[in-house]
Amino acid sequence: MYQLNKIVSGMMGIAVLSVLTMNAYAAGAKVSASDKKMIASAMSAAPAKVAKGATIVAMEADGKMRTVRQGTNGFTCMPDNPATPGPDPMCMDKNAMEWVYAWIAHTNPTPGKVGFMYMLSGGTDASNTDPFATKPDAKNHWIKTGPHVMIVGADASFYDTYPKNADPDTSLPYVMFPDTPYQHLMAPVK
Ligand SMILES: [Cu+2]
Repeated sequence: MYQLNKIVSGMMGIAVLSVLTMNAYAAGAKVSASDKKMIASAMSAAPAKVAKGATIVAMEADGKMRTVRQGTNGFTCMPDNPATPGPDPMCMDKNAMEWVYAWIAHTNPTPGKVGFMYMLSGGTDASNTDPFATKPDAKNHWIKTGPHVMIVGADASFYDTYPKNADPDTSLPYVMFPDTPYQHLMAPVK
């Protein structure tokens, strides 16, 4: 998954940088250097054609999403979260985006709204069991996952058929945040 609870502090520096860069480039009305970097990072999460048509969003310091680039194909991509040790950009369909918003807001995702996400640059998470962990503790370490896709919002019976370990083998499909409202399938693709 993606450390969204950490992103607020992590993105603060980038948000400040964006404002500075935007002022500097205001005259030319060009895409700022930091936005270009975020777009490239976000697009690396999905196959090229999906990424090309996707909307790119970035989380601002206040937790609100800013649309960096409007897309056309129903997918939304987010850049790497600089607060985690590894790259973890992601691209998701509409249902998965709603699921992510529910997670950010600590509300329950709508049952049965199955969503799909790409994380082809891999991901890093502080815990496989706590959806709101911001850093590893004695029981949990950073979970690093290679290129993978994710299925969110499926019925519990779907996740019951996959491993639910605190320390999963990330080379095989496994459940992240098992038996919580935010459980989802992590399926490696390489
Ligand atoms: Cu993931």
